[in-house]
Amino acid sequence: NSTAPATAPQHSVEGFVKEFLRELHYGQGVTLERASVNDQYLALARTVREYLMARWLETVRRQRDAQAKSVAYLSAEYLLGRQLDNALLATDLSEIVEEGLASLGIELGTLREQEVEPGLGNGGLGRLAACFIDSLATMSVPCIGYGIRYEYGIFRQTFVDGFQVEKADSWLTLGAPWEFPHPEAAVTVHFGGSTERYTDDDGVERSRWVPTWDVRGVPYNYMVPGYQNGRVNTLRLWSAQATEAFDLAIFNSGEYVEAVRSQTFAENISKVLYPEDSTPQGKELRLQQQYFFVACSIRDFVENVLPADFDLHNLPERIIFQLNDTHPVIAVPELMRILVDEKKWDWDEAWAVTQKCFAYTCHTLLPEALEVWPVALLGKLLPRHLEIIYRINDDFLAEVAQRYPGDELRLRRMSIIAEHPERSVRMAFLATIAGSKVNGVAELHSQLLRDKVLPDFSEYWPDKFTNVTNGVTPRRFVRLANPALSDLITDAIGPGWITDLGRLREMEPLADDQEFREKFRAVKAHNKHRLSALLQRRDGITLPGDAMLDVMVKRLHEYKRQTLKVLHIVSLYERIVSGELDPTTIPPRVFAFGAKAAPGYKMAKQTIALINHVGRVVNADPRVKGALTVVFPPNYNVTLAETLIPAADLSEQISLAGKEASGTGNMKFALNGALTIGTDDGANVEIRELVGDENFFLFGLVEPEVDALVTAGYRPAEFYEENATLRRAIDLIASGAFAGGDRTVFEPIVSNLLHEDRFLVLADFQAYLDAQDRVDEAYRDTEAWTRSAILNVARSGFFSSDRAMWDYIDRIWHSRPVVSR
Ligand code: 26M
Repeated sequence: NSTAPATAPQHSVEGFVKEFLRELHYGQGVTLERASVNDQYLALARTVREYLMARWLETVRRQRDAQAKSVAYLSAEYLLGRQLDNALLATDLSEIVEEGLASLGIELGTLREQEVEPGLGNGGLGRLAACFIDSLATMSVPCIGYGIRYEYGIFRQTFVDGFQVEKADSWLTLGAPWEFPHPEAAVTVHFGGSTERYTDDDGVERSRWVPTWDVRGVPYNYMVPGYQNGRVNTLRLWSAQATEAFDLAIFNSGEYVEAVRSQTFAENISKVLYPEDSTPQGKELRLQQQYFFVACSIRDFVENVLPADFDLHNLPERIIFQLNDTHPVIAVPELMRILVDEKKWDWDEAWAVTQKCFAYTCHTLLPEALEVWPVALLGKLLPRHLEIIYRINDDFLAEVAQRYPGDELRLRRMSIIAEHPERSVRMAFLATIAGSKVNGVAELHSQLLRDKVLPDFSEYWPDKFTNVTNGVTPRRFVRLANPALSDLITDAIGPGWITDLGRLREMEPLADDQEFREKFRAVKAHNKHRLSALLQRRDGITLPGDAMLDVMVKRLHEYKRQTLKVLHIVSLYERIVSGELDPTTIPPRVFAFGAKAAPGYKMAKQTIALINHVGRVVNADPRVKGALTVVFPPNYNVTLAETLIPAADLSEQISLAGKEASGTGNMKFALNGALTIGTDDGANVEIRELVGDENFFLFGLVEPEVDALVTAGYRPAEFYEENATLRRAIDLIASGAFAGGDRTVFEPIVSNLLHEDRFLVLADFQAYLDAQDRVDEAYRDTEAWTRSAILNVARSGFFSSDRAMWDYIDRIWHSRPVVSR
């Protein structure tokens, strides 16, 4: 039939080579002899996406026909990582491509390295979104991911004298072969102006928005291939452009330069990802970004995804908008505005539908990370939305007042509008009131969310609150990142684990198999060599031959306590140098760090410098040579994670109890056979329960103890006074020993530790050192360590994002997957 999409190129070496050369010649316009590596990479990417195209078109068609409920995942961030390998895996083309390219004298590995990863996210939250859309595609669940096509993603980190210096991430400059721009499908988004009252044709008093400026949102589609299941979902990212109407008016006034400037103004909206990942700054551009992508996405779904004659009263049967944190929460008043102002529905009718269309995931517990927008700012940019928020709040508070007559304090606590320090909108409250469900991202986090962050709301709506523990995609973080381990697992239990990770349990008995343990160790050794080669090539870093690899990779934040790890290293160093500790009695260790600091976060940037400076001194000191090595490759990102994590022996998950919502790196390490040293925090709790206490190094205060200590008045200096080991480590830093004798460089860190220490580093120091002693002890027994590592892998199948998606379907979305024919 003539509407059927073209068939994919032949799944063979000849079929591939033919298509690849065609892309090189007619797509890139170069001959093989003259083609640069980038030409070859672009041609390869376009060839691979041709294999996916027929599946994509078919998926979209089938989804339309089935009229199934879809998930619209609304996220300001997607930290995707490189696309090529994932596409090759999804299409099962790796071997064909490798062989085909080799026949042309090209190495696949060289082309892989050419890809600049799309780093359109900060850390955990953005990477989680990427894992989720991977899982939904693999499970054949209809999903559209909506977000922003930032022209510049997370900054590229460099070090100058050990201090972080940010460089722009121009990920698009060498070509963007994975995206499909659709300028013809652009939508217009309005901003500014005011509202006015009017009486409609039926004599009803209404409010309407009279905006003053607008921008166009151009959708860029990206394929989200399921794993070898013939399905390809869509990620739709919006790019901001100036509208003709806008600059035409200015052109006509003769203000040419003004007109061009206004274009820049509009395009600024999708220019750059905000690199903060926990302290929202209340910047106007950030609110513009949020409303921009959310307004585009709702319009797109209602007008382009749904059939033309669709009755919006049935919207909840066709869509659930999942809010990835509060960043897209402005979608709630936007949908209300569409239904009430544009479709002329009654308020109550519109509210009933809206409430069923949203669900909210919270990703934090830190009070300073909860987004609030000053009323003045919101009213200036989105006056009608502010009005709608006020009305939602009034109706809600009237309801609460009925349930709790006379409880003024409660009303003030639960109001969407905060009055201090300035009048502002609490986005988490709006999301909670509007959403059909609210979830935290690990059991402990969800519990604390109910008890500490939103207690009044969880009392009011006990059934609204639920938990879905995070997960990670086994395709990228095991199968692709760790091919050696994947082969070992598949040899042992078959390939079913890749889409059914619980089956890793079948490996459990092999932990007691001496031969299997040897093979498992060979895999680790292989991965360490691979890492060593990469770091040598990438950064000129040389790793010692045989050492325990102890890794802490995550955003730099005080609550994550990289400083605690530094104190451990400094303490070991000091004890060796002072003669207290014989370095030959401890297993040699490499301490690896990876972390970006928000550019404006002073303490975080200081900590980066401290790690680098400690590393410089330790690595150069012959007295600890071989025993202690510190490495800190710059620009930790998804690509580096994929080589670093599979090589790790020890995973550092040492946040202060009650502060890390979940963590997802912790899951990736366990699945790749590292043992965890960790606090009773986030998903660590569940990891430990599953892998068993004897295969996990637990230390530190538990959340109620933290709470009690802080309430009683925490005085860090007392720990310093009473613990000689701690004192010697801190004194060494204070002495300037890591700053060429300059005592001022790290003075802010030292005095913060002694006099403030918000995250109780000193209180947990001794417990951490003791746990590290247990690590050394355990590592000496190679067979027992390997056994524990294997059990970590075998018992971590729960942390697949596939399972997380089933939980969302079950507890929140109530959608059914469209199963492939
Ligand atoms: C806000 C305003 C302005 C600029 C940036 C932001 C912002 C961006 C990202 C705020 C928070 C952001 O992310 C928070 C985050 O990444 N949370 C992490 O979410 C992970 C996935 O659920 C959890 O595993 C981590 O524990 C949690 O810290």
